[in-house]
Amino acid sequence: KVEIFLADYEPPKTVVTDIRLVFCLFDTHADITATSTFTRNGDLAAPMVLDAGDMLEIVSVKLDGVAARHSRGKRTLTVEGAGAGGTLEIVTRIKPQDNTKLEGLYRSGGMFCTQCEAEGFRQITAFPDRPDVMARYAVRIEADKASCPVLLSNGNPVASGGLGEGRHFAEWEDPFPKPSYLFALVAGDLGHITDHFTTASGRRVTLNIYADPRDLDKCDHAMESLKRSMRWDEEVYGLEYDLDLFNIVAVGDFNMGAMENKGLNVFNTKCVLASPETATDRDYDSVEGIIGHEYFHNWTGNRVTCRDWFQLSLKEGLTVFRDQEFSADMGSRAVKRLDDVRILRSHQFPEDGGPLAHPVRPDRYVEINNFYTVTVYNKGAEVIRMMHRLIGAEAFRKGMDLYFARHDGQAVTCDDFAAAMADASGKDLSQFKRWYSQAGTPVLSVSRARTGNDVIVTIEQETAPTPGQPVKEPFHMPFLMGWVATDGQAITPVVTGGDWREDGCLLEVREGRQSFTFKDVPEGAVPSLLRGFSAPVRLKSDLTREDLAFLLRYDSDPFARWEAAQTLARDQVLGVTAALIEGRNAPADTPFSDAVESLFADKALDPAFLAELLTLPGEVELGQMMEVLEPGHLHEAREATLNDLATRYEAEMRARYDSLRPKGGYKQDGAARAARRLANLLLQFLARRPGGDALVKAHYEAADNMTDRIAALSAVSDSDFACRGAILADFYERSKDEPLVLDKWFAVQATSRRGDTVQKVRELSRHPAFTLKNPNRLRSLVSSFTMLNQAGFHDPSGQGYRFLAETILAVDKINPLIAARLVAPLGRWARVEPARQAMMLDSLRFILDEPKLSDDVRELAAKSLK
Ligand code: HT7
Ligand code: ZN
Repeated sequence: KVEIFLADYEPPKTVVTDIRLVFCLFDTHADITATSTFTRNGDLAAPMVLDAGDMLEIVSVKLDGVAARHSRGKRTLTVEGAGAGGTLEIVTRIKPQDNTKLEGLYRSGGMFCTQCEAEGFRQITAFPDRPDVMARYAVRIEADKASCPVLLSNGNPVASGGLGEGRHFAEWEDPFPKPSYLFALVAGDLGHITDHFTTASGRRVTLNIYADPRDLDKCDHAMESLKRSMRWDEEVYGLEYDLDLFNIVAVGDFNMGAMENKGLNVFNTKCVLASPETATDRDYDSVEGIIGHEYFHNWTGNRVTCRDWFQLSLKEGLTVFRDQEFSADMGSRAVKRLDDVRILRSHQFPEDGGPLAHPVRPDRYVEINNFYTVTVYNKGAEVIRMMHRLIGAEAFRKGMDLYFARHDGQAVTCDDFAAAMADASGKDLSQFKRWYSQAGTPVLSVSRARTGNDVIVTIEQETAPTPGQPVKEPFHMPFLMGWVATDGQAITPVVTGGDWREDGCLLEVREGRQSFTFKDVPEGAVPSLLRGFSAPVRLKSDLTREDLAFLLRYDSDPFARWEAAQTLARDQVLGVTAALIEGRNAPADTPFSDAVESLFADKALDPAFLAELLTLPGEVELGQMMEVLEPGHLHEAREATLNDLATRYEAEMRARYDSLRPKGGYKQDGAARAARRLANLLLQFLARRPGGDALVKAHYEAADNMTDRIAALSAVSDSDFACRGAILADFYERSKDEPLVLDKWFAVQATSRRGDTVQKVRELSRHPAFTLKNPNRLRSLVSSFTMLNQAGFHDPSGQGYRFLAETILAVDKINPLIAARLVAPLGRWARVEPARQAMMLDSLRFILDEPKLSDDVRELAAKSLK
């Protein structure tokens, strides 16, 4: 495959306005007849070139009813004599049962389903398979009635009936023109739950969630989440649903989380099913967020779509921002923000600082599937969040209205979105748009200087080179800050070049170095920096440990308060790590452990927020702050810090743990969830103390929900407790018929902090319940180990690297998209100590030596080696 460039964009030469698809589905194959009405631009004498996937057999091609000369390229179908336009009929044959890539039309369990984003439609029929070709779809599905009683596609059902010989059909029409990536079909033996939603303008929409009949008892939370999403989009953005029917289908074999096909969302079971026995509180939140995300795409993605795949963040960054705000409004805004910042720091920052760094709007790619990244999604959402902060909520809403007024029914660019925001607010966003084109995480250095009664705050920004971008221009970003006086009260000193709002003072940073003067700042007042994590940057500041401990107690901004705790914790862990590396005794000062005392004393603290404050930064995030990563020492130091906390605060922890244990039965309300969150965190500390064995066992046995059970299982899996084997075996017995729960059994063992985890993971990869074919099962073992268990993956033997390389090659033969998504951890070699570095590079070369490597894996492995 060749590299394609944003700069080479040209409008489509073939435009399809209407397409009728007839699917005849059988166990051995599927025959598809696609009849398109098309027009052509440019040189009309030139042949028409369509995208055609490698799994596609072309049976016949007709133009205006007459057989047409055509030829097959590796990824194209060329048709002669198309002229200015007409009707094109293509018959194709495919084998969904052999499609292990899960792209195009495939089978999951017995069910037929499709996944067309980004380029799966070309595996169904030959077509101008690009998002700026938008057509109206009419679909007929014919299948065996006994094995496929349910036949679904986009839009509205218009006809159905029997065909004889045990077969039947259904016909669907979608009135909204859409790109091919939003086409969907599902046929199978599914049950469903139904509900209704009446829109603000009175449309009564039928809502269905289809699933394996055994899973219908786990669909209610998704249905409630869907109704909440519909209401929220009306209230916050004035956006209503536009069809009479909204269908969701749960599928067990799925490459990603879910897919926003028009009127027929397809979901990975993991992202839609939830019951107290099978899903944790986090899973419940994730289902709500993803249901919202896919629903919100109906406007941001479907009604207004992307011109080309370089613009992916136009729909994904914006829709992640919308789902984050939705979740914040449904639960705790403060806690949601911390969760989102953690994802950025542990996944996006490493991506942005490594060989796979790319801008939010990439300017080149070989395989677009490799660009569904945390940068495009989550950093893309931060870019929208910064715009929102810079222009304010009211102007942002006006900008959204203008964006829909201008572009409904169109395929547009990130520039079009920014133009709507700039025009609605009057703000010049030209410098701001560098966030779309420049990769890398800026480092902000903030320092203070007092002159008389005033304090000058100086902010410097610097962004390190990233692949292909040696020099960076300064970013325009919002920097929100506040001041806390010595008595703990917020103060609002007059500032030059800044603007006070309810949540702090907004400074607009545009230059490499910029100063702001705060007038009459009382002696001893402490600045609270980067409130709300107002820009996706790394912050360095001259705040002392005393300042941080003070902010932890008094700051009114939850992010800055949490960040004070995180900074103290980072200092403590990295101090111990440095001592271990240099063979010194651990430093005597324990700034985080000391500061925690005030937290236990503060009885007004929300238990969920206390849990956040007590959660140390993860090892991946901490590793990012080391010049040279020594994963073993870092792990040991973090463990030592956790042990120190457990020892010093055992009494407080035990008392709080006991007070939080549920008195009545299981509940899903905010208070019960907050109590579980804190109790389960405290359990992890208490498990480190004498008697931890019995406490964890009792917790496991008392658990009446997955959140509590998995917390105990995780403590057990980390331990040498006598009960370890029996509890792991018990969990397996309980879960072996519930795939999503069994995934947790694999994941918990893959993230164990025991020293033998790399061997255990290898062993588990040979377990009869393990398979490389199901992406969820694969990720539960392999990605949990390589992405979430830094110390285990970097086992000094190098076995972690070898295991990953061999797994990538094995998966590549089945599903290249999924294989490529496993590569990143091996590419982070540049910052690791030399002995491990050599072994990581060897593993990358081992992958690249495979002659039949897919383009997907080759693109990322080759970049990773540079
Ligand atoms: N828009 C969806 C992306 C997606 C996808 C992309 C490539 C291969 C398979 C896929 N499944 C879903 C998901 C979303 O962001 O909403
Ligand atoms: Zn999305």
